[in-house]
Amino acid sequence: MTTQKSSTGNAPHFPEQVTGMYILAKALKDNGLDHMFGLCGIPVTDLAYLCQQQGIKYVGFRFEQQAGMAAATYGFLTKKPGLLLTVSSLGFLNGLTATINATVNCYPMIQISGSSSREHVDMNQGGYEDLDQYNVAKPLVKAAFRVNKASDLPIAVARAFRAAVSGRPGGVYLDVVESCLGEIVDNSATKSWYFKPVDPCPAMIPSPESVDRAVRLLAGAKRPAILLGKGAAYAQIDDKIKQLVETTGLPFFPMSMAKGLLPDDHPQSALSCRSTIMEEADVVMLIGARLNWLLSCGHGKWNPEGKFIQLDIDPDEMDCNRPIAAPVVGDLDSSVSAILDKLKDVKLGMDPAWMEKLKAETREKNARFADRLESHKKDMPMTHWAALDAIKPILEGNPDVILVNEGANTLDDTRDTINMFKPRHRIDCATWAIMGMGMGSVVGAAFATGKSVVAIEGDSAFGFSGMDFATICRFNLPATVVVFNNGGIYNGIGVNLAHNGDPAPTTLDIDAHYEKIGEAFGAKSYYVTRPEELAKALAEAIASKKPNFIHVQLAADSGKESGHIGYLNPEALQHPIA
Ligand code: ADP
Ligand code: TPW
Ligand code: MG
Repeated sequence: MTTQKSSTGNAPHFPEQVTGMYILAKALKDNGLDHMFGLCGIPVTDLAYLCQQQGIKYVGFRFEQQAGMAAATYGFLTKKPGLLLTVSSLGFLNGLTATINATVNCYPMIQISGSSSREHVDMNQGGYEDLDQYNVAKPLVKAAFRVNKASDLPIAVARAFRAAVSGRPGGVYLDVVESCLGEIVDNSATKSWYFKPVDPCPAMIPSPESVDRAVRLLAGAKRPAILLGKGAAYAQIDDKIKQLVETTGLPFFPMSMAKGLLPDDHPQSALSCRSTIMEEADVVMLIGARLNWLLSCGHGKWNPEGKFIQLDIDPDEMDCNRPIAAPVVGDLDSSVSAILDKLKDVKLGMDPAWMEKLKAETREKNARFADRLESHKKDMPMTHWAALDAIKPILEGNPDVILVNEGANTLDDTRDTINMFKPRHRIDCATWAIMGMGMGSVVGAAFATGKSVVAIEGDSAFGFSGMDFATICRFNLPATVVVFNNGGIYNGIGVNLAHNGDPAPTTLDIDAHYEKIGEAFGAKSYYVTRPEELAKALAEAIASKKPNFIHVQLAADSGKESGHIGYLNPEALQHPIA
């Protein structure tokens, strides 16, 4: 075998010779990794061409972060890593934010980035776009590998694939050095390098003792509840979750992205009883959900005497914030199956009054919520509630539509208003509550499922990813982006404490015409000020199965500041700093 390095762009004599890039593209395709989201430039442009030639769907973005959000969402919905392709230095860093976010959220994806010549990077000599990317990424992602030799590329792909999907899923970084991408090798020598990893995501069976312990604890509970997280949605064991809930008759509470795993209006849904479950449940079974900030880290309102059963693939998650009385470590398919099996011999001791209480509370809270929506129906200019009242019947009448959602009030109010009926149909800013997942997630969800997607975006949230509406249009995706414009972060009525004429820190652009972004890229675009216009536009948009843009004009004072610190502002206003 003759191996000659080519960073100067020598063309290989195909098919006798191939480059590292060719080997990488073929290894990805051979592993069934068939969607790549990215942004081209030196040194990965040819890699993108070669991937496309191999039959990998290549989706080019305007911003690497959004390509990464697409890869992550694709990974969450398919259990197969989405691929993100980035150039070196800033391109890599822009994409890395999404790879880290995917790791935090347990979504499988692989970021592949070209990187500059090791000689220059290691000597800090100012090479083209030089940055020690591998060492930047390593502490922040699930796994990182740097590939220096073309012959290592197939094994690197296999390792990245395994790392992304096995155990707790996450983001993996594959650093491919420029010289490796351009390395020219004899094609005949490469044949033995390719392989398909055997069982890349092996079952992880929980110990029988852990299953016994969990079932015993559950059987003795008087006021039990099941709490479903997005890990349960990810696992794609929908029938088993349904069986577990329905054969036990226990109340269940879904976290935001687990909504729809069972229909939100299921008779055992305790979606409206979060506080009561926290305060009064004696045993809570966490299924693919972490006791993180979204659940007050297990403290706050939680019953201090309450006990937890936790089903998770990651042993380190146990006792993270609260002692876990019955840890069940395994993949959810194996763990839920084992628990279902064991439950056949067990009689549960739930107090029927507990379920009655939760049902009564659900009826009462839902009626109150409906009254509240009703009372805001005619708010003019529209509030979040008036807009959501118009949207609710349309989205609930199209349960196959995937809902992407980010913002502050726009997030909370949409989550609380729109019932979900199908698993994995709600994608939001999730564990880190980050803004800037919108357009990328729309694209990832559309490619992962082939379904229609509707994004409901706060005006601030939309601003983070808005330019990639272009990508939705370029690929003619059946996606509608709805922007709730209240003119700011939380709202548009922030006050400038310096009184110097500058906009307040939270103030954005109440008079902007976001729908022009839709027009710019050829989407059907609407500007709506009234609920009936909104309902009509959304129904048409979904039916069209094409890109659509709906700018919803809200009142600037619609929405409250998150974190309940709004009271600080009036206080400060009384004592303006001169
Ligand atoms: P949520 O935000 O909905 O509460 P989290 O992201 O906090 O959900 O928790 C998801 C959990 O699911 C993580 O702890 C992760 O390890 C776990 N998980 C993901 N996939 C699986 C799986 N296939 N089997 C078991 N646990 C899983
Ligand atoms: C990457 C901080 C939290 S919520 C939000 C910001 C900027 C926007 C809220 O305004 P929006 O929604 O979207 O208009 P609404 O309906 O309340 O008016 N940067 C990042 N992530 C976060 N979370 C922030 C900043 C933030
Ligand atoms: Mg806003």
